Amino acid sequence: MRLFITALVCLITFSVFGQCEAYGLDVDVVMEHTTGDLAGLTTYRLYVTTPHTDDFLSAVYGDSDYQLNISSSTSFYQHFAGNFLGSSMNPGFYSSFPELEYDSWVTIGLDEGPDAGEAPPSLSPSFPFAEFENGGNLEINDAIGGSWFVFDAATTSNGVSGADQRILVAQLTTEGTPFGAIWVQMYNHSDNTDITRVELTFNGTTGTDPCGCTDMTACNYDASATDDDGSCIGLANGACDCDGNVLDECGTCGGPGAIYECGCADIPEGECDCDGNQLDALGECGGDCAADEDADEICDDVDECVGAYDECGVCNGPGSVYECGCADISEGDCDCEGNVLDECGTCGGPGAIYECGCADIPEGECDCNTLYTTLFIDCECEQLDPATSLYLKL
Ligand SMILES: [Ca+2]
Ligand SMILES: [Ca+2]
Repeated sequence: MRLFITALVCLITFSVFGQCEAYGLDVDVVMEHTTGDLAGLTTYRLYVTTPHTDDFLSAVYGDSDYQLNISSSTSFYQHFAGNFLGSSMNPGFYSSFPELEYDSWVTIGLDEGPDAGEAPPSLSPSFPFAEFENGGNLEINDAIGGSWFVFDAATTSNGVSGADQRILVAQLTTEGTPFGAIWVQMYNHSDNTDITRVELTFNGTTGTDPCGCTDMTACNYDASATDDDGSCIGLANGACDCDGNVLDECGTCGGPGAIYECGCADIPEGECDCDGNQLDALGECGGDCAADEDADEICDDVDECVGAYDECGVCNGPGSVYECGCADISEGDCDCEGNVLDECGTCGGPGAIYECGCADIPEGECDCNTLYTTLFIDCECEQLDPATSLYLKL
């Protein structure tokens, strides 16, 4: 009983939330031909998909405002015994003409003549099928327009979607890629007062699938979907992304945790530890030295000499550029050795220690009194009479 209820709940959930109220277009590959005349060609069938089992395709159409084209990048295969409408095909001839089965045509739900309760589509007046039947594209984009259509859902079961919720609209055989766009007029639930008209496009095997998850935050968001079908899947319990990852201790979704130098991060650029400190001028992390311009590893605010001592020991001095190298001659000295002038005027001299004070008796003289000697004293230092000696001497 419980199982049954569970199944019922699932069924209700599906029918309530799993519904997409939009029409689409399927492209099926019917046959990839590898042999015979059709080798290399592929046969496709196009189906309008419907949201309900009782929707009714009443017309496929185009005009200058609602342009229809069923095109191929090459050309369409058209059998000489084929037809424009699938409802005009006769399978009785397929055994005689195997390729006839793959003729290209359009239809509403029929790939052969109608049975009881079915009706073939009608063509609007002057329908332009000739180019298509000659292998070209089917293009309806003029003011006159054109359509293939059926009237009454009650008598045209081939226009009703049925259990598979789709209705055949074309068979196309081509070597190239089929592509295009058709406009369809649908009676929702076969109600001819509740009409939906919509453009359906296709390119190769990609048709129009308007149904999907339209919630951009969901894990299965479908950007091409225009109609939410209730399929959206959110994050798993506790997960932080659609891959099931969780937040690590650093708050990173799917992150490796606190494995970095500072736990959740490395030391920031420009800092030297995890506390926000920086290297000071001496290279000490968190130190307070602002400058060490002379790079002597003594912080300049306590550095007795910011710069260099010269040979005289002077900080940033000019060097030994003075009379005595690092200094001029001291006041009162007469040389760099600390000597002074003696009483004889000799720098560093011994003073008046000679016979005549500052000198000995000159050579050739006999005493220190030179003038007197010359004039009044002979060489024996005898005192002469100054009144006569001059003459005597001369
Ligand atoms: Ca045909
Ligand atoms: Ca310094």
